Amino acid sequence: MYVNSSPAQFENLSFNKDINSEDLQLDQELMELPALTRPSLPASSVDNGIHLSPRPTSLAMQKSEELQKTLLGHRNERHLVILQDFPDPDALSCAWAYQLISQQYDIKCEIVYAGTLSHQENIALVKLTNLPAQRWTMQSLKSKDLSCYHGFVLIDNQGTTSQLLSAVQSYGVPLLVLVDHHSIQTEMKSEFTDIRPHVRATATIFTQYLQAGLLSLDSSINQHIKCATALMHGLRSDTNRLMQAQEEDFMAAAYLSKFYDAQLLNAILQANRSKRVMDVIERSLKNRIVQNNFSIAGVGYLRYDDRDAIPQAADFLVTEENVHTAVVYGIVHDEDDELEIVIGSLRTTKLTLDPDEFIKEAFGQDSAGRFFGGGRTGAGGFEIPMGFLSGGNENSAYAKMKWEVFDAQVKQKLLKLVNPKDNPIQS
Ligand SMILES: [Mn+2]
Repeated sequence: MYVNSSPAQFENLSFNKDINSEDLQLDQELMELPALTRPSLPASSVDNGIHLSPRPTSLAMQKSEELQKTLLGHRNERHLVILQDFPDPDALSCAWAYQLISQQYDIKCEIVYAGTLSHQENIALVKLTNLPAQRWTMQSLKSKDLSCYHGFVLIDNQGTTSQLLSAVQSYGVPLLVLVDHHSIQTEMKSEFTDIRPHVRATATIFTQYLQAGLLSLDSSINQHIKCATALMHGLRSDTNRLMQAQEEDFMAAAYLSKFYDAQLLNAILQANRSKRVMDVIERSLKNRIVQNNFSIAGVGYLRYDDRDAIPQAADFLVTEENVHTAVVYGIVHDEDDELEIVIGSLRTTKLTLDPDEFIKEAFGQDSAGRFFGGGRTGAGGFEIPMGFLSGGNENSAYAKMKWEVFDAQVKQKLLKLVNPKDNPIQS
């Protein structure tokens, strides 16, 4: 099936046993390349003649080189970097790294998202580092002329989690660069594609680009320190504080450790939860049902700004004894746009459970053939637009009924997989 069938090229890249011949070949390739694609080894790492700097894999080198070629072909252009509606640290930091890389080719990048920064750590990240991401609401989009962009870029997503995608495509703006570590969500034609589902964070991929020489980090440049700190935060948050990190992710973290500001990262991580987020976590605890080591909780309605309370509640529920997987969902409503979406998050510690496969199988596709969600190692999410049923919640009987229907349907779909014997079709 499509879910686990990452293209063969990705399966082949586990570390090659035959390191020597691979390295030799790589060195030869490097000789023929312009200086920029040589790995930039900081002076400190060659002090004793020992190369302490971890070297990117040959795939990473090849992709860096390809990306450089793409950027060279688009000098002096204007690009739009589109993040998921509720961007996370991995997405935000990588978009910033992309902006810094492409500046060297006189490419002007704007980093945009349609939703909101919801998680307290993300707000702190953006404020404390002055991370250059802008919110473009669907309403503000109406007054924008997108034809001034020569291309758009998707980072840490494949367009399925952004409301901006269709607007940008309707202006005929082409997809130039796609870098992600989620399993393939939809077929997207892009000039440059680097999708590596086995890598735990997109920040690992971008750090490898930096190591390959696409941008030499300089400790005397404040922006570089902050971007390295953001990447470290992205890498940590997508690997459960490095606990799910693998060799490549640790290598990337080791490289970033030479540039990042530990105090700044600490300040970001100290951001407190709001009372409303605490209340959602409380609701998830009260409402949870546990079956076959799955903990499932519907939390009712929540504001758009509190959307990231859902993954935080899932993070918490999965810590319960005898629970390996938690799913938390609720109806998120955006008062400005009269928009309602069922949003859910899955967290699992079960190695054999593929969140991407699980969510795609549980919720299926919409009428246009797009999946309602997907995932990566250990985590997944879904978004189901409520369309015609949105709004009208001033009628509390209607609001209550609507929640009960969605709650029951989400539970039925999940329990079919959690408890296969409850499935009438199979019995
Ligand atoms: Mn990510």
